[in-house]
Amino acid sequence: MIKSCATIALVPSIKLGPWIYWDDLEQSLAHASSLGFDAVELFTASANALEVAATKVLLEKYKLSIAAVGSGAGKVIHGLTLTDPDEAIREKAIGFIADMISFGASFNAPTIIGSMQGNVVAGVSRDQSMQWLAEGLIYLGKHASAHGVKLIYEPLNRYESNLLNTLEDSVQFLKIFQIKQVGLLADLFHMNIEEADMAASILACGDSILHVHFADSNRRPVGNGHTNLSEVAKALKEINYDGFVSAEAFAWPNPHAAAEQTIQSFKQYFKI
Ligand code: LER
Ligand code: MN
Repeated sequence: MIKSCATIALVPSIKLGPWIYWDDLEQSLAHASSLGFDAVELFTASANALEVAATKVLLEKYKLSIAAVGSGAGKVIHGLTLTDPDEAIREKAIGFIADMISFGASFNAPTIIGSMQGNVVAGVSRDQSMQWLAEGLIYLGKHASAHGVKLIYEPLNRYESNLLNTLEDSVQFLKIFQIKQVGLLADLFHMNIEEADMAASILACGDSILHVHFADSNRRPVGNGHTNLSEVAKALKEINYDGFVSAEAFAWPNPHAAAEQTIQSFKQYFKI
């Protein structure tokens, strides 16, 4: 069964990013719960930004689970990536994500590697960058498995990363480097930019898709852009996707309206 999810970012410096909620944790949980969301995806400044026991009490109170935790703050706040030419920075990046994996595992939630993957930067060959990315993912995939959770790699659009931009290139990369403990995130906003045919890509890479970021072509909540969601939803049902469609979309025009639009679209495409 496909489940609904809304993102909550708890990092004030990036509150204008693509998150449905970006203010108080409890108020966000209360609102998501009142609309009937199944889960939330958390974006925190670090692995110890939230107290685990207290967070579990809130999740229980509002009958929500955590679908996934994002690791992007490692890049946004600390400038860490898995492909930085400086070995000490790559090691810190791996440490930051490993801690996020342990944090997520307290809630049985997988961790997402999006912007922490980095880029092929000037002075470094593409082969070298891919090697570093593979080494990081292999190590972190084992760490996730040891904690009983999945690790999710997210191909980003070309304006955010020059490493891997499509689901198919990502599947090939995981195969070539024999990275077995990592699955993929299908972010509908990035896919709208990079994929020739979003539904066809989902059908071709279905076995690898562990999580979906649910946003329209302009990254507003689904229903505010021109992505053909009927085809996307049909493809997700055809691959028997049973994970979350998690609204990583701008809080447009405001968090509450964005959450309401998202749950309405979720029902429209996945509850019929
Ligand atoms: C992260 O999930 C993502 O999609 C990136 O665009 C960072 O915002
Ligand atoms: Mn995303």
